[in-house]
Amino acid sequence: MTTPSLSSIRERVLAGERLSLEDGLVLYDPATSLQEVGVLANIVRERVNGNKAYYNINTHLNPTNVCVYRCTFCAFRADLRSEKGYVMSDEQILARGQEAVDNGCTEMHIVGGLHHVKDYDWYVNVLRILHNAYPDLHLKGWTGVEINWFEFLTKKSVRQILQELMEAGLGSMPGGGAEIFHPEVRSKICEHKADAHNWLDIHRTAHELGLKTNCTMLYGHIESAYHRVDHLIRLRELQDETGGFQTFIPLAFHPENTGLSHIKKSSAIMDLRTMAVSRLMLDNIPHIKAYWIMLGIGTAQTALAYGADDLDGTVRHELIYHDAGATTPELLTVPQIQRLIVEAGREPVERDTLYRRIERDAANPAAWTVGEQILAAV
Ligand code: V47
Repeated sequence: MTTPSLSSIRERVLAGERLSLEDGLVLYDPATSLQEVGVLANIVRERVNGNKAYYNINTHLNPTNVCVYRCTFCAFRADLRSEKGYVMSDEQILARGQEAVDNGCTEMHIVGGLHHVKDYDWYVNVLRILHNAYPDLHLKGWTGVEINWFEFLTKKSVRQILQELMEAGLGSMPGGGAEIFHPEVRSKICEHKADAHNWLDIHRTAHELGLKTNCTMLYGHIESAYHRVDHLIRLRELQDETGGFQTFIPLAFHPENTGLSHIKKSSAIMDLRTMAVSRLMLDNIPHIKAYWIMLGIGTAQTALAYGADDLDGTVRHELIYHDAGATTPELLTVPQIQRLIVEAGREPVERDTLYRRIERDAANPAAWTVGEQILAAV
């Protein structure tokens, strides 16, 4: 197979045609101008989402950091008996719900460790108590890795587990735990946890049940461009089947306090290229998120011209990246996030987790109502 030229890739992007693995490798080649890749990604970004850039008002909850797994890239986890380990009480969890509601959050993003001793009901209870107390707060919770752990704990089917979690209040699933699907990499960075087949199958079942999910890729560690493009294509294939992914989030590896601390943090060039390649390869996923906590504010803002259309949220209580050395602030205010978007020449739109427009009353900004569904042209 001959290597495709950038001009042939450009023609196919302009014609709305699908790109191949070989195309993805050309786009990732440092010899291919980042600016040109960015221009192409921006064309697709504007075709799909116009000039809008989305954000939400959200908070994170990590009910425990105690985890049976020892993924080499993770700085957040703790051993069962380590001083760093914690488990939140129901009262602490509910206080976080109250704080979220008082601050006008529409979403709580819930993930954590796979605790050695806590049973499945404990995880279901986290959702149930929050949902009963704060029914309007959308609970985006538990990654495919946690669902796989619940399968192991309960011997129930994925379908049954997801149905039970939905009954308890689960509104959607975040995209974590995907890392890099290819076994050459996965076996080295997280050998015990859900493999590519398990992760994808759990998201397939979620989509069949009507649950929207996100998807991610952890890059900038031991993987090659081939592994990254292979990962994107596997996500694209599942999306062809189900259409259930809302947003893709490329996650740059942060090395501090991890088992891979000898690796240098990825550069802004790599971050922008990955954003752009993701937009170009994932022609069927509506949104590409520049997660400012992980990218840094400057790169996230710039990414709005390199394929991204979403900055995630105002965020509070983020631990996974801050434990791994992220120097971004703990939260952004709404005026700050809106200013970043306006400065980038985009129109800020507040959305909820399911990409419906959020309307707020200026006199009482903690109160909100749900407006129309946002449609992306994929
Ligand atoms: O699965 C863990 C990654 C993920 C590190 O769905 C690390 O809207 C870099 O998935 N350096 C969790 N990355 C975060 C996540 C996420 C974030 C924001 C929005 C959404 C969404 C999902 O973070 C993990 C792993 O891939 N991660 N440790 C680290 N040291």
